[in-house]
Amino acid sequence: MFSFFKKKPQPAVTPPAAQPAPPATPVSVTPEAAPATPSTAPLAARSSWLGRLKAGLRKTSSSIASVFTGTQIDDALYEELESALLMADTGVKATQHLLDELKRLVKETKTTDPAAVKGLLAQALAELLAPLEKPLVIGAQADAGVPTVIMVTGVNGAGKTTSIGKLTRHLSDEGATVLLAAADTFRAAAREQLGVWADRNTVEIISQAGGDPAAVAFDAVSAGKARGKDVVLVDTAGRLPTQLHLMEELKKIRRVVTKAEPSAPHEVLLVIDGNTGQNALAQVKAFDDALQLTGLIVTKLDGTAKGGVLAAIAQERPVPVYFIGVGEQLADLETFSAREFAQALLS
Ligand SMILES: Nc1nc2c(ncn2[C@@H]2O[C@H](COP(=O)(O)OP(=O)(O)OP(=O)(O)O)[C@@H](O)[C@H]2O)c(=O)[nH]1
Ligand SMILES: [Mg+2]
Repeated sequence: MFSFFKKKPQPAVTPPAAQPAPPATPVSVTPEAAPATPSTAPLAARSSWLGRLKAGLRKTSSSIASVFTGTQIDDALYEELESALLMADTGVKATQHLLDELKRLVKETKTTDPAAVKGLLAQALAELLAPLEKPLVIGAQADAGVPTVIMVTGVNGAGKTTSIGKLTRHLSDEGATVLLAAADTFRAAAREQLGVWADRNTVEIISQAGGDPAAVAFDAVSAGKARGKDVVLVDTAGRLPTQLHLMEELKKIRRVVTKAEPSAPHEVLLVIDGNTGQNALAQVKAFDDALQLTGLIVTKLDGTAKGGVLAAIAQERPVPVYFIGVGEQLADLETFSAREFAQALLS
């Protein structure tokens, strides 16, 4: 599912005073389904995953497909397409961009068949989404004995903890050592939930009953360094960008992580629920302004998500999409491919 460069195995138990991890090759989690990058995933697994994505986006794809069933390419077709794209949460700016680009492509290719216009739209959408395709690189600081510190943020229930569980599984499968930080100290249940993922993945977890989330994050980064871990994943409590004191708390966690390790956090991820619609763009802007995001995870694309919001993000705040979630199981996390996504949305 992901392509990694394997790392040397770490000692099973490392006391805090242990030597830092041996120098290691950076591990790159790459979007493997892009046309130029051969997939390492078994074809069957890949196609079943794509099937779930297509099923999730079916409502949007069938409403867009109905636009192209006529016999001519005229203003009515473009107007219908505009409505379908807006309905799919694409937003005004990205919709306008796609329509302009589509008209240009139709003219350039002298296309006259409406059915062929759909293929041109897929091309325009894939090009718009392409800047969102970027690999998550793990281990760039490994030579200095520093783990890759990943802070995970988002609104309540977006899928942060579940995505951390899935990501841990994939990182561990590929030989990377992971330490989890339960910096969601609001609810005992949140700690327990992350603990379950830690047990399932047999990785260590730093948690604290109650207390300050920044302190947990600090302890985890320090422990990650002392124990020679490859990755420290910091789970945080859900919050709305309008809850200003909670956004301040996130900024504090970020600052305190930097105190524990000056080069950290190496990644600040926002998890967004694919069903959130246009509000997802507002979330990206608000969390990015507060925390300087490095990447997104878009979850629940197996449900009733409309999908167009990724085009809005690409148009207005292109933060890379490292992964998309298509279910609640450990394996249901995939790297993002602009081309596959455009095809799923327009299949
Ligand atoms: N169908 C589906 N469900 C998902 C996906 N990702 C997460 N979920 C579900 O969404 C719900 C919330 O997930 P959590 O991981 O607890 O979300 P969270 O962001 O950590 O929530 P808080 O910590 O309460 O803010 C759970 O029921 C998950 O199983 C996904 O990709 N697809
Ligand atoms: Mg959570």
